[in-house]
Amino acid sequence: MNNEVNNRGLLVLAVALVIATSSVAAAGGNVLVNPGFETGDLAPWFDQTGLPFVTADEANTGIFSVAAFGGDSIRQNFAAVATEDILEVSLSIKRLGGPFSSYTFYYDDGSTTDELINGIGDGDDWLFFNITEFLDPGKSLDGFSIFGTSSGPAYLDDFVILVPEPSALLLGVLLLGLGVTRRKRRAAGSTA
Ligand SMILES: [Ca+2]
Repeated sequence: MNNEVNNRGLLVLAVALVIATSSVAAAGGNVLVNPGFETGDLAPWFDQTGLPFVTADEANTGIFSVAAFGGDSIRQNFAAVATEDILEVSLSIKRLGGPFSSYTFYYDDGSTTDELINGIGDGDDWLFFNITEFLDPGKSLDGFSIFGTSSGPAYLDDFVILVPEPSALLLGVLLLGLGVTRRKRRAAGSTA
């Protein structure tokens, strides 16, 4: 039994080292927190200009979205991630007449790129926009902001800045290892 636990412990250690030294060691998934405003609050987004507000009047998914007019912009900052590691940047917007939203990518070298979503005439319902191709190659993204539209408001929801997940198999083995470590610690504690 002890040998089995030790062997599993060594395996776990090896896997953990592989994960730690892998280029996808960082937590995967959406780098944005509260990407669909389902906390009912803006944070950790913040109002960069104007008074954008979280509302239950409209939602692409869930209950909430953020409502913003042309002078309102929301921004979220995060740990820098290389643009070549970003799988997708996307969002959904609803506005009568179609959205017309300026947005900005912020990079850790202090540079920015401003782009425009022009969905005017594309309808009055939720529209999905994939803006991944507008990232600057060779840079590291550490912030994103976007304006609403006047007349409006424009409703914005389901923001995604997607980075790769660690392999589900490796993650499973790592979690198994954490369980083994915890049992060993408990066993050690009980003999003390
Ligand atoms: Ca939502």
